[in-house]
Amino acid sequence: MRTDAAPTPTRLADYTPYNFEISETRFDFRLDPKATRVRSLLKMKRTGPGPLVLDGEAIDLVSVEIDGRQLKRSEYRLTQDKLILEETPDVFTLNIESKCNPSANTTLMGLYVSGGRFCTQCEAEGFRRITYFPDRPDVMSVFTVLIDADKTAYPTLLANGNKIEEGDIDGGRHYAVWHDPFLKPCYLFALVAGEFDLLEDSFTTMSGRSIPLEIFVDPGDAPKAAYAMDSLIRAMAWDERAFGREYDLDRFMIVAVRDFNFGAMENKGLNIFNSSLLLADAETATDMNFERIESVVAHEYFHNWTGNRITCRDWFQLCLKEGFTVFRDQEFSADQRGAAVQRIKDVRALRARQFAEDNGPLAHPVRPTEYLKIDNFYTATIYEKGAELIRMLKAWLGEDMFRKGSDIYFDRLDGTAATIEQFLACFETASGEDMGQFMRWYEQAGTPRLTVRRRRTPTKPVISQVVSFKQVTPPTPGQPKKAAVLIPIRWQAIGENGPLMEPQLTVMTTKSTDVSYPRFDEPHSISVLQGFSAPVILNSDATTADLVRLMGNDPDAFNRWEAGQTLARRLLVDFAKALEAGKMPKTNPALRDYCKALGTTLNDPQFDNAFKALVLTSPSSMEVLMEAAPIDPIAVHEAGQWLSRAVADALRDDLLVTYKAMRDKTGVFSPDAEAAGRRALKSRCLALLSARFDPLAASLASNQLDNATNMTDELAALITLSRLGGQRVESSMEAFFAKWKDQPLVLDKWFSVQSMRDHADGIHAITRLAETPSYERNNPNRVRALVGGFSMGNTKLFHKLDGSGYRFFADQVLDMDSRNPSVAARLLGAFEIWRKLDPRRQALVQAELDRIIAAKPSKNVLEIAERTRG
Ligand code: 0A1
Ligand code: ZN
Repeated sequence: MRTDAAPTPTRLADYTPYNFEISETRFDFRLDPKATRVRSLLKMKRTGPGPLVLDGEAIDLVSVEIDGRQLKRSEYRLTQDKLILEETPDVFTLNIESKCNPSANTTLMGLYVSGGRFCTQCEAEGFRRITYFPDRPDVMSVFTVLIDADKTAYPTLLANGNKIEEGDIDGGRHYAVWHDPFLKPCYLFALVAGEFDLLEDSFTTMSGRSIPLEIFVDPGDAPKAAYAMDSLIRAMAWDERAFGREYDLDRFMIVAVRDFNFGAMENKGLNIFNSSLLLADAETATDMNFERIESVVAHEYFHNWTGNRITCRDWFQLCLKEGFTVFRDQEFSADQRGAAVQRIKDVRALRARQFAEDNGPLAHPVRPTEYLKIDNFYTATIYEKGAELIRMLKAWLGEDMFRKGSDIYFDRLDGTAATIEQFLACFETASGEDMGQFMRWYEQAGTPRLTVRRRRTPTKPVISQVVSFKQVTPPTPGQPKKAAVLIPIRWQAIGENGPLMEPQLTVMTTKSTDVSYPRFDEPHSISVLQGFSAPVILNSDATTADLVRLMGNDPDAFNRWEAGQTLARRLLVDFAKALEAGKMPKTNPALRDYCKALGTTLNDPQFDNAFKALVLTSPSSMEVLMEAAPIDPIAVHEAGQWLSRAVADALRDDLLVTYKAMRDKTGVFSPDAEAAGRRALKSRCLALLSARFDPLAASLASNQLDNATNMTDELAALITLSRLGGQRVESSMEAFFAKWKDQPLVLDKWFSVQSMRDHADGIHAITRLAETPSYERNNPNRVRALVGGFSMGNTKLFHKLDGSGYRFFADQVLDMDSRNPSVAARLLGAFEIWRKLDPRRQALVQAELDRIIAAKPSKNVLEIAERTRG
């Protein structure tokens, strides 16, 4: 898909409502892998002036009829992506027949074939690859779908809603008719046909309706869907409790497919999942996989209300459904797995991905104002920062007011395609608060910096002391000036034996504010942004002594963890700068204090294991890179290794004792939070011990690999061995491959471990991987494992100064772009940090970006490459 003329962006300011309503939609699919015929019948009513414009891409038009009369070729216009009827009656029936070729569809948008099964992906603008239709979220209709297919090859025929009819047809074919009574836009349409195994269960809703739950998977995979089913049932119950939301259709279905561009899709009543986010068992999936499955199953289910019952007016409002739904899935996971641990994981991910995006060339507001390809805006900013905004809304208004606002939202906007303004108006009605300033969070890109300063030596007599807060949001592309945003700041004074006051909530609305608190004579520290109450970068004057005190005494578990992270971040930045200058990092008192405090946490029985594992994990390289930029990324990577080594040297015995204590004694695998926490702490201890490069870690890892009875332990051991290098690595990698070569999801793990290794022959090893027969260039999971793993996880080879890593990566992006532009553009996101790198690497990346642009890539890749290039 090459583009010549400069493509024109779509702008929020240009939004106009569609000029027709479609009261009823009927589709008739005659499935054939090479030539699927689609007939549509649309009951149209004009609501505004102008021609009827329908979207259509990469499909063949066969005929158009109005009220039963076939139109002559001169009566309509057909462009590359539109079907235009200049004149139509005000009320009429439109019949269209078109053809598409699902087996040739490598974009995985629209109707395509995966593993011999038909499936669809229509969000955001994929429906236009199925047939001509107004492919925009504010055109909603009631859909009835007939599917006709060969009965032997495609015994299961599914679409949205409820099945109302089925039967056999001559010639070995059969059909099914599905009806979805709820209004929906075409991006929520889904169709699936093929041979599946089925896992069944049911859920009784709060009003007593029994809903059959069905998960369709490749033959043989049904047992691996059990955890997803269990998660679904818990999610359904949770949404009733937490938001009063009941399921509405007569059945709920999920289908797993192996070739899928993203994680999963919330099609009404028929969710379609990337199999990597649905299938799991102890032997083949890690605890992280189980955790992700639980959260994504919930996420897609929660979309039934936040996304489907209330959808988006236009794609600029994407955060309306995504931000709210991510918030809901995070809250669900917090309830299932522990609030503090969940919050820490969410914030780690936010900092590594969203903060990187918000502080680089791809920064954009949570509600963007223009795009070339909307697929490029399924970003961490829209999802994760979007969720943070909802969390702040709740922190600011309080739990009860927040629930009242969300009840009003579901009530007032049900069945509509809504905007962020309409969403916030519901909370305004509930609380009486003005939402004007809060709206800035949706309009301004960039991460605000919040500076906190404490007046430490007040002159006597004093009755109170003061903390000062200042906020600044740095300029981002296209937005040089920023206004103050509303920041809810939770804070508390903490003494040697715990808190000295109740937690406070300061709602900051101006650029700076001073807050006073009672005078305490005993030494104390201020715990700021408890629970990470706002998505900002905190610049605090806390001393090492303050941070150590908070690590030990803050009643807010998030900030206990955060204090350790702040200490570690400061150390890592110093180490990285020293290493870049060719010097050895020095041990210093802060490092000793940090290690000591880690030891205290590690040995404190009141903390759970998952929390300890997170405390023992230092900030990501991305965080350090952002703070120390511009810098040599390999120095940042090595700084991390130095710090791990220092911690391991200081705590060797404790780590070893803990490693042994965390070993499973029951022999029965459970994916629950408690068991997963034990395994996480064990893996963390092993990883730290391996930083000392002594024989102990190698032998622990070898034993663990030989005796593992679950993938979490097996993979952790393999990764440790691969970092340690040495003889066992090659044979272990080969054995792992031989053991798992028939399990695609495990083979993806093998590819990703291989892609992150510091191979002796450098990029050649990576190139060889891309040439092995088991590398599937069309499968997004496999490509992400190799190319994504390499660019995001192989610091040494990706950033090698001879430019070989960047060149290989750019070649892979262009190669993928020729088949799947949306996945290619997402991969290219790895270059977004280029301005944080040292000048020599900046020049190398710039040259690759220029090469990509010169190659006339797809719109998707062009947009990301040009914006990244700046
Ligand atoms: N709405 C989905 C995300 C999604 C977007 C695009 C897709 O295909 C190109 C697939 C899924 C979600 O939030 O889960
Ligand atoms: Zn979503």
